Amino acid sequence: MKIFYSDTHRKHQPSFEVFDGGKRVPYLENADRMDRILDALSKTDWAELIPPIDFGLDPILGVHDRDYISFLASCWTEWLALDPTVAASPGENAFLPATFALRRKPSRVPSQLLGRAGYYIMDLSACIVAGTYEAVLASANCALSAADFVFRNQQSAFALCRPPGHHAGKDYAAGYCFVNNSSVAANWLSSKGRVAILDIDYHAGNGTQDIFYERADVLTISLHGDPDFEYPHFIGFAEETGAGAGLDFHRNFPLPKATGDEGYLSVLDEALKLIRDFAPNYLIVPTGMDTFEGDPLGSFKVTRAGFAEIGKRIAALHLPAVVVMEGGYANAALGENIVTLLENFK
Ligand code: SP5
Ligand code: ZN
Repeated sequence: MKIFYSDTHRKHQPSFEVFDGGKRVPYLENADRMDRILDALSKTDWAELIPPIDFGLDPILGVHDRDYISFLASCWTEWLALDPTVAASPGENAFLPATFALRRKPSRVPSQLLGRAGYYIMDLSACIVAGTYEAVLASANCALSAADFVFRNQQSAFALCRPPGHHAGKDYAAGYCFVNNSSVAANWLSSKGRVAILDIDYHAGNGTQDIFYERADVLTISLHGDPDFEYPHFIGFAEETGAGAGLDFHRNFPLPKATGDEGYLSVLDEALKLIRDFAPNYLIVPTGMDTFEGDPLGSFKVTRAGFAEIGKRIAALHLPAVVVMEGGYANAALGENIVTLLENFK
């Protein structure tokens, strides 16, 4: 199986994020996650690592606002100019806004850095450092390169993306995500055929929902911890089913705390039925392993045997699939978990 991966993610290493209650904690979405996955993949006899091709900005601008992407590109330079003392310890001074554009109505985009940051960043886990933009572009190129391979060969591939993407909306960063890798790949593939996105990260794919909400040509489905108790809190509810031309082409499956294999699989079957009815040509699977029992950010109890069955049932759609890495923070189990799921797609 082709695994599209770039080491450039190592340029994105904020030292902290801010948890609920304002607690500053070590950044959970860390480079060690990739090392664990690379290690597990290297022990298989089927994983073939391939560096991504550079697709340029056009496919990214197909789903994101140009001004938002420009903000990501210049944020760190502007931050250094605003506070030159940042340079002494850049990791500790990873950039985050302290003022947020609540609901953004009226929606004037501020001209200066602190205002633009509050406008374009949704929460305190999308920290920006000097190498963030470069890492973000490499991550999107992994998803695009995997999509290109899947299109040309009509067989599945894995985009080992870091930073992840599914919380990033048209014009905002959120939850460790800056560019929505899965959505960029899905939009690129949508010019070649019908596309369905099945998001199995523990958290609601709010960014993907935002991007495709009014589109009927890409079916988007997300299974996740109920936003009534879980991040991202404001989006991902069952009654949100699309709008305009996209009405009925988005579905959320919010699930309760402690959801285990059995509960998860029965809802997955419902989602798979919707995908079969839609009859897509391609499948994108934003894949988080944070549904795992014991994940520090999750509350589900999906087991490794559960991942084997989840992979088996999704692969049984017999669609060329781009599996895209999203979350998963139980690092010690992460490599084996993703390998267990991927084995079904080789
Ligand atoms: C890609 C992805 O999985 N992003 C998730 C970002 C979640 N950020 C949540 C921050 C709130 C943390 N709550 C901590 C609860 C610890 N038990
Ligand atoms: Zn997640």
